[in-house]
Amino acid sequence: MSEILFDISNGVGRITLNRPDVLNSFNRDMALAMQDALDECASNSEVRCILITGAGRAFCAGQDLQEAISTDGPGMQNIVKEHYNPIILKIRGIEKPVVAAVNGVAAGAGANIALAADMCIATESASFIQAFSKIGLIPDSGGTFTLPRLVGFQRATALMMLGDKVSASDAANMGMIYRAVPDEEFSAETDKLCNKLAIMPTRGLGLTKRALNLSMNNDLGQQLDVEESLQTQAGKSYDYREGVNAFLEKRKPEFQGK
Ligand code: T3D
Repeated sequence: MSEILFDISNGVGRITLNRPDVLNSFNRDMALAMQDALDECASNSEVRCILITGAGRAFCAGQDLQEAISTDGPGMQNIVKEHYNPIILKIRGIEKPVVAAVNGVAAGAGANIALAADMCIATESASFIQAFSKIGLIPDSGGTFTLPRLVGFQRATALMMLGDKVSASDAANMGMIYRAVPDEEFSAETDKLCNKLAIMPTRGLGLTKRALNLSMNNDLGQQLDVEESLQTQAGKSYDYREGVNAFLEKRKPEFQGK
């Protein structure tokens, strides 16, 4: 069975982590296959929204700890350098919306991959665990960058040092994720969100993502310059003309993502 399932439907590229017997924990094959799927999503113009989810009862339990301690495994440094770092850089670098649909527990690198997405929607029974401290590791997969920016420095420190399990509802309340939805509505709400994003002006959304990425390290003056430059680019897009024309003609816009 393939470690990653991938399909494209209605403009949504769906990446499913598929090692349910070990709660979709990452081994090398799964990490490299996910990178390939993200590359396909980046280059294929059919894909206008990317959905990352998990098979079975979990989203992802982080690194496969059997592989991590195996003497003929990839080794700690390569795991971080060759598996997780490229995944996070690809998720943040793809100029299309990335949605993490957290269908169950998200632990360790699994939690931080979900938090790297542009929007994280979770089922109410899901949970998030910065599990690293429990086994003597530090948070990786961008967690030390992302989590303090989402929930504040103190709370991020506590979550990372204590490794407490956070329910999806608490995660939504503290701004860690976008939404927690009742389990019975999760699938429909996820589809609704992704299908909506997939017919929006993809180029504009991609430039919005670039501006948000750059805002992490810019001061106000630099960020205003970024907005000026990216707005000029957005203003030259097909979808901007279509959006304005549709408004003036009192009809629904038909965006093409360019
Ligand atoms: O080299 C490096 O390691 C650097 C990279 C680090 C990145 C990281 O992600 S470090 C953090 C690694 N992840 C963890 O420490 C989490 C480990 N898992 C858990 O704490 C628990 O499984 C959960 C809290 C996520 C879920 O608990 P529960 O009770 O719902 O499920 P379970 O019974 O623990 O797990 C079900 C099965 O999945 C079980 O196998 P079995 O007994 O049915 O044969 C369990 O061993 C397996 N499993 C769960 N997580 C992992 C795993 N197998 C390998 N690696 C895992 N991470």
